[in-house]
Amino acid sequence: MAIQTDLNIIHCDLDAFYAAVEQRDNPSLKGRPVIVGGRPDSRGVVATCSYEARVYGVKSAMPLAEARRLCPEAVFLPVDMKRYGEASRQVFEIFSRFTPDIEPLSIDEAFLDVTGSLSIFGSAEKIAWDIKKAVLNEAGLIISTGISYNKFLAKLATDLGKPDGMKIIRREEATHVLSLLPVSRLWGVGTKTQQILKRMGIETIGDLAVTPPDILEKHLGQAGMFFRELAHGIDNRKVETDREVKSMGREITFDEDIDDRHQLEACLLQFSYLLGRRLRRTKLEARTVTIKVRYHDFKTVNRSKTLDGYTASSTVLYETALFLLRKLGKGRGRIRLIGLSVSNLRSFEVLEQFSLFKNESVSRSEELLDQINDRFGENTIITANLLPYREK
Ligand code: DCP
Ligand code: MG
Repeated sequence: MAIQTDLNIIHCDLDAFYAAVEQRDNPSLKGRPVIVGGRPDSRGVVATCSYEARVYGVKSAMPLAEARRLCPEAVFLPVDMKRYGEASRQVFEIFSRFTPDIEPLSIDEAFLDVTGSLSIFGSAEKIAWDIKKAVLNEAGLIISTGISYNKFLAKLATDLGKPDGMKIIRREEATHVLSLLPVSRLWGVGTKTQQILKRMGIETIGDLAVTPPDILEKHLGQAGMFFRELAHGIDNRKVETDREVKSMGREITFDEDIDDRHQLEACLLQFSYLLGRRLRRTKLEARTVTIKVRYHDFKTVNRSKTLDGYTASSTVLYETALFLLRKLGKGRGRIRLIGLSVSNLRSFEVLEQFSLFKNESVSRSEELLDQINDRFGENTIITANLLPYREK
């Protein structure tokens, strides 16, 4: 039975992400103000803080010294991107079980268009609930979700429901929900626009909604029309999925410059696995493989190889990456950054429709590994698959 609903956009955003990972991994931090960003006597800024610290007025991007003044009893921790990156991948993998139409916005945030998934999974509400459950059970984190009929309202629903939210904004209630909120809640309205609007006597979204369009246009140009639409709950932007990307890549900057070949190869191995998996998950295949190397003196070089055919195989990516690394030779010595990317992409779904045969750019063993990893989580099983190529 077709489902009669226009609630098909889910926005997801983890709560106090970096701080939540820290509290998850060290239970003694639970319930305490935790500030991630570095030592309070350093010159850095707060990356994020737990909700316990927010009560004191601590916020992202605030100098750490100020955070300490506001909340001296907080636990200050350095940023540990490796663990946050892992958690992020785990959460995005959970999203991908419910729809391929995912638009990542940041490390902990994405839009999901679930139009095509409703007949399988029920409603957007059910999907949001299942996502929340899986993220808690499997990643040990709390994610807020917002559901609506467009991107602007789905994200607003998340923001209004945080923390641990699961708010829905239905079409019939949209203008009412919007009307009392300050204009700063509109997508793209920053401090400058707020000032202009204030001078016009417009403070709430409701004020803006009833302002004649020509007056808005006079003061704000085209943007004025866009804000007016938002104020009426109209937002026609599509969820832009991975499928539309032109290239995808991964890179790492080392804490200290390195020249250990094995370490470089290990990075390429990891990247090949991740990129291959991302290609397969988004039903894309690539023809060009590029490695990027930045030396200690910041000189950066790229080396590319265009393959004879398209591939979505991590093994092929890794072989090619190693070939390119070897071609680079000793280069300029110690290396600061290494990256791997794939470009020249095409969708293999389209091809499958016209072919009696399954896609051949992925080996059967990789398909099986994907299935195992889907089932039991991202795992070391990659190494067993790809390691033989390391020795060549
Ligand atoms: N981040 C950062 N610097 C900023 C803002 C954010 O390093 N100025 C990092 C730390 C956050 C993560 O990005 O944990 C996600 O950003 P969010 O804006 O989603 O903030 P949080 O997830 O921490 O909190 P919440 O979403 O619950 O408000
Ligand atoms: Mg967040």
